[in-house]
Amino acid sequence: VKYFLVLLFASGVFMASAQDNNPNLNIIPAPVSLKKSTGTFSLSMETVIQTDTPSNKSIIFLASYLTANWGYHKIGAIDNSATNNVIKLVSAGAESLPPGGYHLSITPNGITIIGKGAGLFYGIQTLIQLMPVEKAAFAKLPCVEIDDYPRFAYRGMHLDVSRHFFSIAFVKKYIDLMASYKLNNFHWHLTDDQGWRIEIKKYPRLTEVGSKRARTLIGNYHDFYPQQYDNTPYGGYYTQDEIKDVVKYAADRYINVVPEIEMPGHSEAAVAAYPELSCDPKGSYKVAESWGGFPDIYCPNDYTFKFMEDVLTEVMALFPSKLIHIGGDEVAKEAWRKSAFCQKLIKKLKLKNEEGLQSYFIQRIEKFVNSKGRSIIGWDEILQGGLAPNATVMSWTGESGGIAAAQQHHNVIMTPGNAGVYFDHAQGFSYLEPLSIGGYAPLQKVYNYNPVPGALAPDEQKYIMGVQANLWTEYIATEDKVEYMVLPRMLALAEIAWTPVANKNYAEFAGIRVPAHLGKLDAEGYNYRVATAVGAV
Ligand code: TNX
Repeated sequence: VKYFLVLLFASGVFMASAQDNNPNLNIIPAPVSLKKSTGTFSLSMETVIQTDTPSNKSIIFLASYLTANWGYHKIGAIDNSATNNVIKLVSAGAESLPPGGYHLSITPNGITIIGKGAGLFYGIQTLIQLMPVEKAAFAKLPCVEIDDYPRFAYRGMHLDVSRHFFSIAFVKKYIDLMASYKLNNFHWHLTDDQGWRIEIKKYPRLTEVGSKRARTLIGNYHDFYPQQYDNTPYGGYYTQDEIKDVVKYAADRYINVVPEIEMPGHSEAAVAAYPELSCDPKGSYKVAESWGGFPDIYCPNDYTFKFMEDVLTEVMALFPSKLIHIGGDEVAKEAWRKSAFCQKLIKKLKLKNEEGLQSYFIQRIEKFVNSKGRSIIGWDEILQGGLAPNATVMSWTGESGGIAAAQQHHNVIMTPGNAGVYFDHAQGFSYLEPLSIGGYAPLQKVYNYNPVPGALAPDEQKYIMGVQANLWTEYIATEDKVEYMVLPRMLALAEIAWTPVANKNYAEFAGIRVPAHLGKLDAEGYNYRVATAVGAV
């Protein structure tokens, strides 16, 4: 059925009408410039890699890929006398390319990629995409000249592992997917009301208590399905060794891992582990078992700030990321309103209200993070009560937070919940789709999103560092369903993050390239959504 639907999709309404029936050679994201020429290059087991940077991780990546698919591949030095059947990977000369840029040339005699660092890696990803899914002994690659570089420096994909927990093996599979589509920031949402998922040595109860809850059978809190509990213990967390392993795995693929430690809200799991973190330490707390917002937030007291500094110190030792995500969204401020301590603090610090207190909280954390040479990033509610001086804003409640932050000359990552980049929303008519959170984000809507708002003046637009899609997992309990929700939409995300607007073409993307990639994704064992005939979205 899958294959039938793919065919239906490929041959149907989306067929591009251009004379060139495959102008981008199935490359996703579409490159900046691609010129086809005649002839093919035959890849075989005898094809040799020649390079001026032999121990480079990109070269090892390509060599292992070729070895796995076509048998052993030799790596040697550049040898200008041996010009036949070679793949030359050259860093010399790459200085003049834009960041992340590469040049790829395929002729009947050989392949050359010029690129440095991430650029060389992206050239290799493009080359791999040009290789056929069928691993025949003599794969034929089309002759072509490609010049390419990314539109945005930050190309992000998020994964919520609090609402549901996913294994290290699966996280790596997710990272593999990001790497092949040239995404470069993995936003790992590690803590929330429903589970604390990162081992912190100084506070063992965070995982002993905070990583466990009674299992929620999936229901829909703003729909007619009730949430149900069967009281089976549910949980999981990553040890620091596992985290180090993931960070290295990602770095080998030029992916930075942005850890998120939520504060001062979305903190029920931490408060359940250490009630001293709340404004009412005598209260009884438990890890949240249902979806939605929770009232028991961190109290801006000495215990909390010491805790936060200790936690962030361990986090920064594990994650080399310049950006450290401190959350900041949906802070229910009732507990602060009721707390005599908070009300006194508001007066003492001459703050206006609880929003001012939230800003004070975030700014104090920012000072600490900055003192370690890192920067904070937070959801757009960190604008409330005044932005911390060096904060990057992740705009999710629409674009307005991002616009306001850019106008204040703060860096911005766009991920507006209403623009298609919330991959927890349905990809088609919700009654035909597996249960998801409210919202409609079909492939075309994702594809058409432009992260640079027209409302910004040209000198403000440069603060838009990039774009991200988010996957919240309240209704996503299995790895299969994670893949279903992100595929094929992650391919559209890649194109909005990388490809110049002028090169985008939805009919060609959805009608030609996506179907070709679904075949590759099948071969690699990914589950994805196929457009249904009914409704054809
Ligand atoms: C809002 S997006 C949240 C998440 C939920 C999501 C569901 C954001 C910063 N906060 O905690 O999972 O809605 O779509």
